[in-house]
Amino acid sequence: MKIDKYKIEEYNQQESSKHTRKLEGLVEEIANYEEILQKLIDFQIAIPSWALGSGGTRFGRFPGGGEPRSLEEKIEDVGLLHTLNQSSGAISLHIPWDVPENYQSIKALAAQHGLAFDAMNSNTFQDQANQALSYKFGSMQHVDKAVRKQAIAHNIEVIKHGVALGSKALTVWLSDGSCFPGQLNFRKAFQRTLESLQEVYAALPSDWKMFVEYKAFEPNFYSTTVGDWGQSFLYATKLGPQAYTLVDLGHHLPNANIEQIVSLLLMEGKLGGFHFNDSKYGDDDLTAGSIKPYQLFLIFSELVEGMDARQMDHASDLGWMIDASHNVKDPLEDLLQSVEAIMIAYAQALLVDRKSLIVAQEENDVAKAQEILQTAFRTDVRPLVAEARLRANGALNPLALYRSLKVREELVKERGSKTVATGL
Ligand code: PSV
Ligand code: MN
Ligand code: MN
Repeated sequence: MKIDKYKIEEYNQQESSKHTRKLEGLVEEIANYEEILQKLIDFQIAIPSWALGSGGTRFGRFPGGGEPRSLEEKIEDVGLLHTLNQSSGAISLHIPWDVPENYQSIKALAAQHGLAFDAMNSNTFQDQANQALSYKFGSMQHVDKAVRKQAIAHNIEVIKHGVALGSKALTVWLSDGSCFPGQLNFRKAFQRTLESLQEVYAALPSDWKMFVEYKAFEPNFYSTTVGDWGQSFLYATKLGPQAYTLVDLGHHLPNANIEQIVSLLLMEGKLGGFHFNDSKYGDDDLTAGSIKPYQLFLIFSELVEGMDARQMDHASDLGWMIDASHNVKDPLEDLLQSVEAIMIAYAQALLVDRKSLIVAQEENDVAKAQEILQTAFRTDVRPLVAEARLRANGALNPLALYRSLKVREELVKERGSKTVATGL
């Protein structure tokens, strides 16, 4: 299915006067209004191919129907999101959940939808049907060199797929670790993982980045070999200038100060990218901004501050991606909500009065500093984000239009009600 441009125009026209009324107040208040608007227009958030279907949990999965059955249909789904919000201009693939066979036609299809290929994700946390050796006791950390070689070869193959598609980054998330004390020699596990990553790093094209994603726990419950930002930073530093740390918001121990982590990684030039999601307890993979919107804002506030300090391009110097799972919501609706929440947090961060904040900090004026941040956070920037979408030919309210056009119903008609998207 495709959404006709004129349907979006028609909808925007209907909503136009309401939108203009809401926007007017904001325009007067924001000094660098046009500059902020352009930043919002430029900002793109990649959609993971595995988030387009119902994820479920180990207790069950409740598919909603009309889910993409192939890589082509996943690209079409991201195309639908991008048509509606003009902020989801890239797709991130996971190998072997996605099997790109005919690169030319896959690339052509993506281009038709205005999509680029974001970071490629490798998978050495599951055993595949045709796989010679098992990852039960790890992949890159494994005591058996042959298993490590298999994991290295897989990552190199993923890079090759990515090169053929025009991607520019590899994300490595390892589930390696241990479930019980004594199971693993931490130092040997680290060294083996580093050596394995070094072999993958050596195969990176010179214009590629490697993202080392960390996660505190799960599926291993005692130790994880890339368990926190410190460990990821150590790997990335030892690997070299093309390696960076990737922050997945759901991968920290409770109450971790993620905004501080982000600030220091940026300071060291080692922050590579993001996996956005939200959580109450752990790696819940819930809709971005659905549980802790203030935290999301504080993270963006540090991102804007740190990127500006290093004169980085907000839109292109870091990898922005969602990593989510949907158990009870329509995945496409959920992704529209995630993108909206990310754009809102970014817009609010752009509103922070940086000069006054520096003064407040230097004068130890704690109350003032808090007021400055919360003034930005409590500003309803939704009309601003909507205006950016309008200028980019997206819909004023993507979710409302998605519903009124009955997109899911159309997808169910096309694909059936008992579809299973590949992925976790
Ligand atoms: C692991 O929890 C993770 O966040 C990694 O990014 C994986 O690639 C993805 O989720 C798999 O769903
Ligand atoms: Mn992730
Ligand atoms: Mn995760």
